[in-house]
This record gives sequence, C-alpha cells and structure tokens, in this order.
Amino acid sequence: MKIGTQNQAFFPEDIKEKFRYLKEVGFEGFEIDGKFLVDHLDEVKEAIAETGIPVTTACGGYSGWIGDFIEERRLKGLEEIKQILEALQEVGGKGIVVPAAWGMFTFRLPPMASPRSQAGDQKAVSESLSYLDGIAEETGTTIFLEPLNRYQDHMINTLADARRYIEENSLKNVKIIADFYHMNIEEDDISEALHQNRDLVGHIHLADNHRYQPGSGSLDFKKHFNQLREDGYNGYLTIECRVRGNDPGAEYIKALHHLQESLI
Ligand code: LER
Ligand code: MN
Repeated sequence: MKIGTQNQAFFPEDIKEKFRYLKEVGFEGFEIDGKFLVDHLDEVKEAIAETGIPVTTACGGYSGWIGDFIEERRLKGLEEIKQILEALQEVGGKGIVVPAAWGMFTFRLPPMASPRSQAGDQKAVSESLSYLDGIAEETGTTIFLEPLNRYQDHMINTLADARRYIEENSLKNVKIIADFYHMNIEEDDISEALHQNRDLVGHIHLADNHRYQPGSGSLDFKKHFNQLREDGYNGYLTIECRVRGNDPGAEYIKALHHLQESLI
C-alpha cells in the first residue's frame, strides 16, 4: 500500500514545484483534479518524468454527475469524464473517482422529497456506468465508484450499494473507492465493510472521523490497514481531508507520518 494525496491550498502552485514537494515530504502518488489534468497535460507529464511521482487517479473536474437529475448535464459530464480518462491513459493513471452525485440532493434535509423516482435514479446511474465501463475498457483505466454519506448524496451511500450497481450491470471496469470519512458515517464497521467488499475495493480515500487530517481524530487506521493487508489490498491510500491547526503544512506532514506508522 502506498500513500498519496489530493491537492491542498498550502502546496506549491507551480506544477513541477508541487510534484517536487510531494516527493520531498514522502508522498508516493498524486490524485489530480480531472480538468486540471486535461488543461495541463504536458506540464503534468514533465513533472511525473522529473520526480517519478505518479498521477494515480483523478477526482472531480467535470460538470455533470453520472446520476445528474438534468439529462443534458449528465451527458455533458460523461463526455468530460471520457476526456479525463483519455488524459489519464496518457500519464499512466489508474482511473477516475466518481460518486453518483455530490451535493445534488439529500433525503436528510428539507425539502426531503426527490424530484426523481428511485427507478429513475437507478436508470440514470446504470446507463452512465455502463457507458463509462466501455470507455474505461478502451483507455485501460478504471471507474472508481464512490459511496458518499447520506448528507452529500441520496443514491449510493454504502459499499454494498456500489457493489449492487457493479453486479447488476455486469461492469468489468468499475471498482469501489472506499472513503473512510463517508464509511465512518454509513457503515456499521469500516474493517468489516472493507473485508466484505475486498474483491471490488480498488482505491481508498483517507480522513479522520470528522474529515480533518488523519491522526487528529478517533479512527483506528492501523486496524483498518491491517484488514486491507490481510485481504490483499495493494492500491493507494489517498488523503482527502480538511486540515486544521496553526501550521497546516506541518499538520499535514504529521498526518502523513501517522499513516506511515499505522502501516507498519
Ligand atoms: C466528496 O465528499 C468526496 O468524498 C469526493 O471524493 C468526491 O468524489
Ligand atoms: Mn472521497
């Protein structure tokens, strides 16, 4: 298992300097914004070549959800995700992280009534995933389907929900990304859910229980990493978190060290 990160506001802005910084502090991979990758493909390629820090995955950077309520936006999102997968293929990235939707609707806050039926949700998400399964096949990439907590999405909240989409649509190039923050809200037990879905978990997002930096909260990373290791997971553990503290840069490195120690 290797530790990667998404971008943070306190990282250097210049692309090469960013990759140099990641290498210097000890990260082993970078999860990039999809649009940023498409817009800066040549510079990203150069930064990878110089530092050896791979772009592992993309997350975000497209403008319509795979489960979007608005069909025109869903289809636009799919075409943008296709472009991101083509760019990922060029840099040797594994694939893209996609939730059904993020921040589009929740049953848990008013008005609590969805403008679309559950059957409609399932049709939209299934059609999108079946289309992207084919593009992933063509580009040698993977779609990492991400369950989000109930306040961020109403369609796919647990690893079991994501599994159902993959199995019912016989998707070959769609795997599950397990995000510890969302799992801490939705799963009975993080380790047990990882174990139950060990054949499909292909990527991981890390934050502590409250989504601040790992090590600042109450999650037992060592326990869950041991479970992943026992189940043969050898992918990336990518930090996706908010950072608090007077010196965010120093806090982030402390979080990285906490994860490295939890891996031993
Ligand atoms: C959003 O909360 C999240 O976890 C991201 O990875 C969105 O895909
Ligand atoms: Mn996530």
